[in-house]
Amino acid sequence: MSEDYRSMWKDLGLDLTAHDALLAVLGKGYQDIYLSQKNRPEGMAYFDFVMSEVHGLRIKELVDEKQAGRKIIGSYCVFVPEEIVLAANATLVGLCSGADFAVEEVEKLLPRNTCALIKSSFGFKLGKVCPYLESADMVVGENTCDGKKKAYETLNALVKKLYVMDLPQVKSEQGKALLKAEYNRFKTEVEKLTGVPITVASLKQAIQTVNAKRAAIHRLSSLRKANPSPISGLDALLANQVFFYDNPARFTESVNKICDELEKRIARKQGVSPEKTPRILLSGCPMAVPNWKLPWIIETSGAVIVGEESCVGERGTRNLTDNSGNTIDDLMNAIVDHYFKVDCAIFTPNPDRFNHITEMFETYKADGVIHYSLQFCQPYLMESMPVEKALEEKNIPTLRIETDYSMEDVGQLKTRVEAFVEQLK
Ligand code: BJ8
Repeated sequence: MSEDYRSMWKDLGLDLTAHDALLAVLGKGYQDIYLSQKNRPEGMAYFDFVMSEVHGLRIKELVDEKQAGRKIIGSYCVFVPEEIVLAANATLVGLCSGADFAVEEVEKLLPRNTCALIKSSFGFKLGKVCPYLESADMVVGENTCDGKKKAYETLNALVKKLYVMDLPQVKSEQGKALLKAEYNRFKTEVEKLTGVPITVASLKQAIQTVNAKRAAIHRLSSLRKANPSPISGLDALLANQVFFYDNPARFTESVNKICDELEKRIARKQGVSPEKTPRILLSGCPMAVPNWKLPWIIETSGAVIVGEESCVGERGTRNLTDNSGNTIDDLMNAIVDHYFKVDCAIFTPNPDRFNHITEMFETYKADGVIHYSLQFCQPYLMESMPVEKALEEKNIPTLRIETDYSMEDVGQLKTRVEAFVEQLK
């Protein structure tokens, strides 16, 4: 890492020693899990580069943007509309974290039985190791699960500016009205932060930019219907993870380039693994960088992941936003319509998610579903039981996994996953 980066990190307020330790672990994990894979598409070199520079070049870009007067907004959830942020000439970055850090410090503020994703977000803040969080001019928390909702009350004292967005829990007309009111309130707040009023033209352009990004990642997903799959689940997950960090236009271009390459691979019947490899649909909680544990276990147990029914996956990207409206209100309604379709387990009841899992199982020609919940995540753990039941009624083999970010259960998980994959053969 260049000296420039070190002084940049220092200026952002990072703890350099702790940050060095984090980067060392991240680098080693990436080497062992990603770079050791065989048969990767050449286009993944872009994502390898992004990951090697995830705390370097990308942060430098954000710092440069800030110096040019642009604001950075951090988010923990796909419900925070990037369209509104871009339309006010700001940048949205994902802040969810996928590794344990400063656990002892975290447990002084949060109960031990809090999900690893929330604890990790706090750990990255308390350990001063996340340059995205430290670059953010405003952090958006959303009232989704109880864990996040209550944790934001505590986070409020730790970050410069926390903005809390309320979200509906029921897909009713009242729920939709709440979402619309909250998106309008958010729009006003973002305009206030940036000093840039959102116009019909800027909102249309922003919708187009985000749609292009979603369409590209969706194109990548569609190519995984091929048998043999032209790309590993780990690599596809990485692209889905980078979706939340990268410059949108560059991301879109890079994903489309990989898709061009994958199309050629498919034409040659070139896969990452042989045609008969059992195909897995992964469903459940989102997986933030560097949470690659379960996909790595699955793909080193003789299976290939062909789809992610998750917010770091298809849940947030399967639909595009209509940008044909000609007033701010029309476009805001279209944004509300788009996000109201997101079938997060915080909604009750949540039948769309059940349908989507089955639909994805069929579309991606999967052989089985692995449902992944983080320990202590009530919404997804609760939903995993009826999901399993519904899938089994359709004779879809299902394995329910509950885990966290630690490596302690790797052996035990591997045994269970291997037995499941064996059954699929
Ligand atoms: S729209 S899935 S990104 S809330 S794992 S913190 S649910 S206890 S992440 Fe999510 Fe938005 Fe929903 Fe998607 Fe709570 Fe569960 Fe922890 Fe979770």
